[in-house]
Amino acid sequence: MGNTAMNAPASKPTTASQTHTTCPYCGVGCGVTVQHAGQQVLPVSGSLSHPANSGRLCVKGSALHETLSHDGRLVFPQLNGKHASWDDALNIIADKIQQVIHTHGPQAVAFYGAGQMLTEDYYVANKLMKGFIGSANIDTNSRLCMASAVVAHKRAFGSDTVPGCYEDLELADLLIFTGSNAAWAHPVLYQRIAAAKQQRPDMKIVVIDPRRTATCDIADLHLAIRPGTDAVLFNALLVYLADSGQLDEDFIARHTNGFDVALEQARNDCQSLQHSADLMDTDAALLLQFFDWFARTPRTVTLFSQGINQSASGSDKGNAIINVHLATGRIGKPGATPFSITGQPNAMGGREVGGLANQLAAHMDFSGSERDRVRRFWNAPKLAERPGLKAVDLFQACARGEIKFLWIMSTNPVVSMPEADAVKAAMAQCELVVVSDCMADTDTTRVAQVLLPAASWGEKNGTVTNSERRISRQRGFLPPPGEARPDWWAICEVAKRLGFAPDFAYQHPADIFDEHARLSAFENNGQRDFDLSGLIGLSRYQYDALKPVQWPVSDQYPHGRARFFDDGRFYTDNQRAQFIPVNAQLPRPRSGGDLLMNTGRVRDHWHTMTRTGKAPRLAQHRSEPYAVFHPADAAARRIHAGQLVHIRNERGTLLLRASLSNEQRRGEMFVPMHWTSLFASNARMGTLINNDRDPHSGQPEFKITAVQASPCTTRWQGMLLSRQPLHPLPCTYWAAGVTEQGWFYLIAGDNDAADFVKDIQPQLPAGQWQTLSDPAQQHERRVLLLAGKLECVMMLHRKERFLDRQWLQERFADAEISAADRMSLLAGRPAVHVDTGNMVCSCFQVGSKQIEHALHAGHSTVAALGQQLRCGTNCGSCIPEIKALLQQARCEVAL
Ligand SMILES: Nc1nc2c(c(=O)[nH]1)N[C@H]1C(S)=C(S)[C@@H](COP(=O)(O)OP(=O)(O)OC[C@H]3O[C@@H](n4cnc5c(=O)[nH]c(N)nc54)[C@H](O)[C@@H]3O)O[C@H]1N2
Ligand SMILES: Nc1nc2c(c(=O)[nH]1)N[C@H]1C(S)=C(S)[C@@H](COP(=O)(O)OP(=O)(O)OC[C@H]3O[C@@H](n4cnc5c(=O)[nH]c(N)nc54)[C@H](O)[C@@H]3O)O[C@H]1N2
Ligand code: SF4
Ligand SMILES: [Mo]
Repeated sequence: MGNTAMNAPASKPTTASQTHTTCPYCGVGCGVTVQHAGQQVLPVSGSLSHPANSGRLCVKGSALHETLSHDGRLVFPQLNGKHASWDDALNIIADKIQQVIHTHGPQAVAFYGAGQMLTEDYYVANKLMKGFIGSANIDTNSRLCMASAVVAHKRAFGSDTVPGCYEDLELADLLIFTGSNAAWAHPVLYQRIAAAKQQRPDMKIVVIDPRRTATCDIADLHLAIRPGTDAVLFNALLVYLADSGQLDEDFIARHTNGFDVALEQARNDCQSLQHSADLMDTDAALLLQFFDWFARTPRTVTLFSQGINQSASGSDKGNAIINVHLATGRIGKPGATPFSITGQPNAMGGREVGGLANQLAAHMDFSGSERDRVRRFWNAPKLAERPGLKAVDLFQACARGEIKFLWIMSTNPVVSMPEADAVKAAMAQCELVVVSDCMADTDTTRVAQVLLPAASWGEKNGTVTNSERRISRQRGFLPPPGEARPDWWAICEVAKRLGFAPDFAYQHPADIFDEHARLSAFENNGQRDFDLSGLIGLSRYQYDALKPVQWPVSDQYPHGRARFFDDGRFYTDNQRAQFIPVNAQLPRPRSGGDLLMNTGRVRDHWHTMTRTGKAPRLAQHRSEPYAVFHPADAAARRIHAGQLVHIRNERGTLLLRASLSNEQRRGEMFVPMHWTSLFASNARMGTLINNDRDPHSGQPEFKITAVQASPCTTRWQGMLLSRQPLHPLPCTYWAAGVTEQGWFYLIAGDNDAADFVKDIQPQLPAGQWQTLSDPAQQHERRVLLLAGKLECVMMLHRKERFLDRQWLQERFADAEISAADRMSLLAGRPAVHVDTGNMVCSCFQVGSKQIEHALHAGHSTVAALGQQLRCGTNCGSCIPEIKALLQQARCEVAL
């Protein structure tokens, strides 16, 4: 267990060298056990006792100890790029807030936070803004992530309640993933589901996703629907259930309102099964198969994520899903529930504290009595009277000059917001922008005047709540570097300078958690779902020792509650669930290009890469920003696999590596969201996304953007390896990744290759150069040795050539390059060369070619390959890809 004081090292470790904490990445919320010897952190492992993962970790979780270096950290406050004292920085912030309130009113002040803040950080940020500054202009990146699901829940249940739990996903006889690539985005939960299916092969899995993803690996059926048509599908399903007599009439009559209107609306949209299939551009027979399974399977779970939420009609899609569950009474029962999975580690905690601009704390909102209750509890006469600006509106208000002061915490909007360049320009219109971050250089810190250094994962204490409402402790085990401080501390210090000292006099996150629990219980009497009355008054020691627990924790549920609505009681005025009539609109036609760009996640990276970008093993699986095309779309544009491509629309241009796949529908392409200006020349995809958003939730439509694609030819392409970081590089295209001993760069240029080499050489130390040059061919190879060690390698050619990076990268570890290897360096490969292929297993660094060789040698199951090569035997995140190689080999044999 962790700190009791802000900066102190662990005071009460579980053993002399062990801390139990929670993974800072996805909403699965896995328990992580950290072994450490003093300041040295050993490889992490999954906590056996944590109910979310029972010892498992995915590849990102397993690499956590590789992300703890202080490289690039923001270690002291900065004012216009210069070191400032905390006192000066906090005074400047407080003075500015006061001046802005005085001159323009509280509505000219805004905060923008994230579902990665700990509950305690989030609570005080929300309390300061809504309670004491007196405006509700605090929104969060959860607007980009969960806001549509929140609206759907509140409309249907009267509360933002996730009804089910992880066990339901294992108990289901039919599990539907819609708009979720859980194999990559929620890997440990996906593995739990895969294990359940292995035990009960009759369990059916359906994936609804325009792309064929790694999640389809365990699917019995994949419906590759036209993007944005999920509401058509679930409306058609409602009609099918009604017409085939598969409704739970009793549940509908006793526990719901509005069924007839919702069914009538669905009927209007669904003239026939074939008509719906045509709207979805899918096969009517497959659709019927899915409807039939659904109708016949009481234990059904529908898990939904960003393919549903990030849509201009995301709230309606969420309700179309909930409607079919209510119509069949499949809610609140083991193995039967709609399940909105959360993305960030504390997306759920953010909802608890009211991080969204249209909520108040503890699942209360701006209705008269609830507002009054929060006002009395906080003793906050100036409590905001009305909801504040939602993320997109908030930045638009900045652009109009209406927001004078903006404080961004724990998020990187210059990458992750739609119209990201407009967001950047909008920030420049504010009089003062403050950014709290752990990293000194991000696309967003570059636009701020004041930077506050935040303590990071492993250095701070607090709680997070995962997708099944389970609260877990994050415990610190390292001191923060330099002057970095936890976010709650910085917020409270500003509050004190604004004159609110008595209301922000917390000494420790435990004090904040206690107030949070008290507010949840205040005048609750069972009226609000979120109730932590059973966690009030914890001592510091009890808070430190808190075991993972699902809320509510109350007299009635002292050990938490796995399922809501098992009693048929909802949180609406009449305690009945509400059907929402859904007018299944198709996405509006787009101008700006003839391809629809879909964006999302890759397996080994987290968002804007500020943390995963530090782990060498996570840089191997996907080493460059890329765009996936259907082969026919690529051919029509003369794009070939591995070539650089321009993706553009009226808002901007990206330069990415093309990849071709039949898993992509025609007319659509996919771009990962992760690469930023820090990691690539031109891959900040938020610049292209338009501002379309859901009218109820304000959540942007990240999954559909019209773009054009064209090949980009450069005079040369190549690779650069260096012990020292050299980016940004002076060439048309570069993408950077970290290695064990330095950096790799994939590069391309329009100048002479020899000129590029000349530009780079002055940045490198003096040493012994090996050279191979053919200027007419743009062929330049250079190797730099320094005191017998490898310092830099450049390999430039006229056409892209994918040399085996691995062997050269490994040579950087050699204390002295051997005579034999010296001869081979310019060739880029050893005399006897084994190409390992694309990285598949990041944990054991096993490439596709190694797996293919083992397959040909007769190791033809995942288990046999694991025994032979160890691939897939640690975190298991790569198993879908290993299976794809197996499948491919079987097809080749069949041919
Ligand atoms: N490795 C990794 N894991 C992560 C994260 C990360 O950055 N990296 N981020 C975390 C966060 S914050 C989040 S929110 C989650 C997101 O987790 P997911 O939502 O699972 O991830 P995405 O890749 O954004 O999108 C999911 C899928 O939606 C599909 N889709 C697009 N349009 C439609 C549509 O109209 N209908 C349907 N049915 N599907 C559609 C996409 O093709 C994509 O495969 O992941 C979390 N986990
Ligand atoms: N096109 C497209 N855009 C998307 C999405 C998509 O699917 N497609 N998904 C959206 C979704 S679901 C999400 S959740 C967002 C995510 O997007 P962001 O929230 O912008 O991405 P992160 O990289 O997680 O940013 C977190 C920042 O906080 C910093 N940080 C880490 N820990 C701490 C801490 O303890 N304190 C402080 N103060 N800072 C810290 C990190 O260094 C980093 O700079 O992106 C959204 N944008
Ligand atoms: S699934 Fe992976 S990223 Fe998500 S919480 Fe678990 S270890 Fe962390
Ligand atoms: Mo998210």
